[in-house]
Amino acid sequence: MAHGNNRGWFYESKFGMFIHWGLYAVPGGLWHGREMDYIGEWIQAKFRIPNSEYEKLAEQFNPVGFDAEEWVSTARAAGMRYLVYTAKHHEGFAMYHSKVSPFNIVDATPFGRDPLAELAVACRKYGIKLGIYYSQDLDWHEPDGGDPGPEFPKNFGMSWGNDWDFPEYSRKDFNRYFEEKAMPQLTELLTNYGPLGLIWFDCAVSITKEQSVRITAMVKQLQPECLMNTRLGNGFGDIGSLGDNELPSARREGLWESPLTMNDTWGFKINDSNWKYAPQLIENLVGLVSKDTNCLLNVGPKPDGRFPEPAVKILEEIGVWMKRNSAALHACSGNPFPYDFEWGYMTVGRSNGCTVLNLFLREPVASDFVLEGLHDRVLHCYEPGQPDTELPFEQRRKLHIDLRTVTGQNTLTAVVVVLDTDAAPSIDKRLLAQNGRLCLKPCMGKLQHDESQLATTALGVDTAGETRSSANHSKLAPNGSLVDWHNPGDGITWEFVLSEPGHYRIEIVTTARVHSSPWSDGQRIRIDCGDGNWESQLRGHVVAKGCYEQGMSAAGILRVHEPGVQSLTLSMTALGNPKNVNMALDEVWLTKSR
Ligand code: FHN
Repeated sequence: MAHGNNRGWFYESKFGMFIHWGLYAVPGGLWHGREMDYIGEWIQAKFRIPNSEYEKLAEQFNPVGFDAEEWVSTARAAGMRYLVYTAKHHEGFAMYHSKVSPFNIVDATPFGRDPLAELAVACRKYGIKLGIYYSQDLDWHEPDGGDPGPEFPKNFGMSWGNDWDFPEYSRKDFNRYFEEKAMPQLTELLTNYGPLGLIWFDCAVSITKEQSVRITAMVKQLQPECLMNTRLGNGFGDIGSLGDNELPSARREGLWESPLTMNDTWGFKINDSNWKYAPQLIENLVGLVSKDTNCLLNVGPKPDGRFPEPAVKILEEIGVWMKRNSAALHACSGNPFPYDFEWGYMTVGRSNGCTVLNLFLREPVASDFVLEGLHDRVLHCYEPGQPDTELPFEQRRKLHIDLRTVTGQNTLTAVVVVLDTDAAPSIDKRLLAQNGRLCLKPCMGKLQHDESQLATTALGVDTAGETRSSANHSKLAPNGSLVDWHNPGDGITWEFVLSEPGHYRIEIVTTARVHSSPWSDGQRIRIDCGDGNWESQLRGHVVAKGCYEQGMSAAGILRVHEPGVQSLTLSMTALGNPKNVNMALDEVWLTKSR
């Protein structure tokens, strides 16, 4: 994938560190003995803390343990190549020296230092691109800060704007805040800290199209190379932002990024000990890179300026793994096959002038690895970092690699397959079952909309990162899932190749579409395939927890008498529980019974 210079660094970096640090780190999720049940940086909105009280946190904020070099070198050692620092989050506090507002870390705290200036120096020293998070819309400290109004759906029961200090919505003049704080602060950030890799905008709930245009023009004027993410709003931005902790279904054109948390919060929370395991995060990273999507992994530093110890440990573990495997990620492109593999992930890179396929195998690895649909000749196979370790292989119609001598690691063992070409790999682009398994994604299918049918429920919610429309028909979300399926006339058809006759189990994977809401089944579906058609009800179990619960349901058996091209159409005749409008269709798995 070719990118201009200013895009190339982002595409090649793959892995960045997100840093959520602000006054909210001081209470760390606790307010007068009360524990909040949401992300830590939202504490002011959660407890509707008046500005007069919230401002006092600045007096207690003295992060003497802050060491820019330590943060940046930790990121570098973990294999990260860029860093995005919250210069101002929704609380409105500038975590840099702002002349626009005294509500900033230099003028309002005993600390009196500018961490952003120190980070800019450290980033240059360690070859890390510096990015800045700036809440361009929400600003709870300002009377005119972003507020979509009382009619707008709440965010988990909380107001988006500050309606506790500034309840009169009709008096709010967002443009005044925009001209007097957001634009001048963005000018400071773009002028005073050297070259920026990107600006990370967020929660575009009030910003107008003209204002998004103004920001774009200013960024391009002051730092033409600086990228912006699409949460700038109104369709602007260079980097497509997926939802928080959202994983894409498939590769897409352009620059993409998914922000991930290490526990359940972004800003530090004293009692959030729900840390993810490093192997899980490594798997997320590799899965994202295999879909040409960068991973922006968050750290929420403590109020003393240090990273939480569990975060440091996780980053160290990731660093050990990356040391051996990063060449198979950085500067590589995603999986060239149009489907996922049951055994793990694939990226495409280069080694000594040849194109290579990097295979990332989940444990336990079968001793005989089989890949179908590769047309290029394989020259040799080895483990990364050990090019002398030749792995025996055989290539006829399929590629077989003997993995018995692989030393591997506990997490995703990598194997490099060197091809006899320096061009893009030549592969069968059809949806082809590998080892009797095939994963069908909505973005690989053909959507059908019966225009004479009407949706059974109306949706009209539009929140940051989670856009649900009131349109009559289902559509593909940016992550490639099929969403807003509330019309019984909608369907989706896939054409695919099964080279072995037999019985294939059909399993349907769906996700709760809305952050933190439970997964549910009970939808009535219809399947039409070469073998006939039937109706059934989805009944399954949760297969992945986390921010978006995912569940898998059995949906019958596809009987294949003749190998070759097959088709399958899935439609939904009823949603069951009305709450199922939250559902997104992620995948349909076909598995051959042995
Ligand atoms: O509201 C913010 C949240 O606090 C956090 O900064 C995340 C990071 O992606 N963005 C918003 C929610 O999507």
